[in-house]
Amino acid sequence: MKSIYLIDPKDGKLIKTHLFLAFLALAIGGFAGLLQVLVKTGKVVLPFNISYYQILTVHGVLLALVFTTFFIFGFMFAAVSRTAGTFSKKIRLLAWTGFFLMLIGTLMAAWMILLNKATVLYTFYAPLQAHAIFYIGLALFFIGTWLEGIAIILHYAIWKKTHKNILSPLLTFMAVVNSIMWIIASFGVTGSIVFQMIPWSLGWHSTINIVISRTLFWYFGHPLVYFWLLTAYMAWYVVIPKVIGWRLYSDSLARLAFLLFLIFSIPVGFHHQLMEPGISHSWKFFQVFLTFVVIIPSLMTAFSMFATFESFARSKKDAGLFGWFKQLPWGDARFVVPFIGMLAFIPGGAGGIINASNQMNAVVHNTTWITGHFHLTISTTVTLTFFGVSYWLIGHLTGRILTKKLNRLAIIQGISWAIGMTIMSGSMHIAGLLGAPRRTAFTDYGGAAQAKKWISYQLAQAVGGSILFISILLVLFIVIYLAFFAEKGIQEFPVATMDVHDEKPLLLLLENWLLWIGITFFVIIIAYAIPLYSMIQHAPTGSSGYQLW
Ligand code: HAS
Ligand code: CU
Repeated sequence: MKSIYLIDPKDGKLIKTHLFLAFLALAIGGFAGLLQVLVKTGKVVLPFNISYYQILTVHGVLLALVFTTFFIFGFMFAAVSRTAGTFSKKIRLLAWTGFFLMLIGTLMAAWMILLNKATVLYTFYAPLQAHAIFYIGLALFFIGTWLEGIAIILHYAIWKKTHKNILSPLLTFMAVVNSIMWIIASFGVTGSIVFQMIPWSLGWHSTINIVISRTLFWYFGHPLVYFWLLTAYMAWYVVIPKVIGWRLYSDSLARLAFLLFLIFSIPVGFHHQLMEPGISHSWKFFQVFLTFVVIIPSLMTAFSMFATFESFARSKKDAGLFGWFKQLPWGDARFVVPFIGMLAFIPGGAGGIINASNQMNAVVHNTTWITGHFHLTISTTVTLTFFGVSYWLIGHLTGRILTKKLNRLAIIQGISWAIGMTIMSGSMHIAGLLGAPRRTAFTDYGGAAQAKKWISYQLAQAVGGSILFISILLVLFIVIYLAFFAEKGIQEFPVATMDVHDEKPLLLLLENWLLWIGITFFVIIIAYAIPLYSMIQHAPTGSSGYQLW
């Protein structure tokens, strides 16, 4: 009989606590999203004088930062514990310490947002100035994530010590790459918070260098989106092939893709600042070039997924050029929900390539086109993958199974998400092309003719957003049911392996961290050292803080 590996209950507790916070953030952040699309119709006014921007801050912080980070560390702990063995007491203690710092930091930031003292959106762009407690909370949050990332890296190092000259388990390797990338990247934003924002909000410095703060933010902000994406890719490469009953397509291709992400995810932040003054065109051009390089590992991933699906389906029955497609398990939510996410990444990724092209960026930057772009990428591709993972992971941890009924409900959830998002994100893209501004509450610009053109799309956004909210309620129902009420049983944690495992010495190069981290720093220094130096050298007087809400 096939034995099914179960995660140790002590590790399980750590993982479940992370997932609990993630879904709590999803519930509140999702509700804030519903309020936003309603306000944007121009027909709904929020009660108690609550401002659109406060709700937008709640939405962005809770979903983009809190939901994602808690979910990701929860999933990565599960992946590492499942494939490299149970954590030691010390590692678990380190992870819990990180968790509590993250929790305290989140509560401090949330407290200030709720008091309307930090209505600065999730990008907290200077010169908007929040209360110091908001920034201190953010700093604690990041320090907490470092401890969690270090816990993963140390656990891997211990595994390596006892398994010399053997490649580590793929999921563990991926979690390590993602943690290293996260730590290197979040040093940037934490540096800005600690050395710029906190002293400035406490009044120790009366002004702030805006372009440096935004540069340090985007030095982190782009790898942030890949931190989300790589977690989804962990599931795509390793979990999905097993879910459909197949094997890993290529272990070394997956590792190479992840290493390329490590090297090229960070030195590309300028593609978020193309329209900003204070950075020379040539450095923007160089970082755009690197942005196009980092598209390659996503194309490798697309290739790998197509190859997995096709080789699996053809192994069952050769059904012609496209007939194999029918062989995929269309009745299994663990496959269908993330698959919808994959489909969304085709237009989502294409939109990203448009954004990265300078002239096109001039058209779409700061319009709702960008909001449409990231609702396809993070809010569909990544989020649906996370939901698909939750549908087996929660049961795996609580000893309950995804019953037939729950599975059907989960498929309905995925489809309703696809419908809601097609309407909402589609309207955002079109309205953006018509000039509708992003990060802006409802406005008709005094009845201007141009504004009239996009108002109907904002009504459509509300329709799509309301469907999405219903879909979130479905997710919450399924997740709660899986945690507490579903039928008892063993739900597998699917991990695909190769038929024949390559163990050529050359492949061990893939785990030569000195080499990969060295190259990563080298590229970062080339892309950032000179522009940062000139930002410091030609620093303007700096700006005082504004509370425009
Ligand atoms: Fe982006 C702005 C460029 C990917 C998220 N992006 C954002 C913001 C967010 C975000 C949140 O260059 C807004 C930030 C803010 O608040 O201001 N983005 C890109 C590029 C990519 C990209 C070049 N973005 C993402 C991902 C995100 C994300 C992933 C979240 C997870 N983005 C930009 C730029 C801006 C930007 C500019 C700034 C805009 C501005 O002006 O402010 C690339 O990584 C995309 C590469 C992806 C592909 C797609 C590969 C397809 C795959 C699916 C295969 C499908 C299968 C299904 C297998 C080339 C892997 C099988 C199907 C069958 C039919 C069988
Ligand atoms: Cu980016």
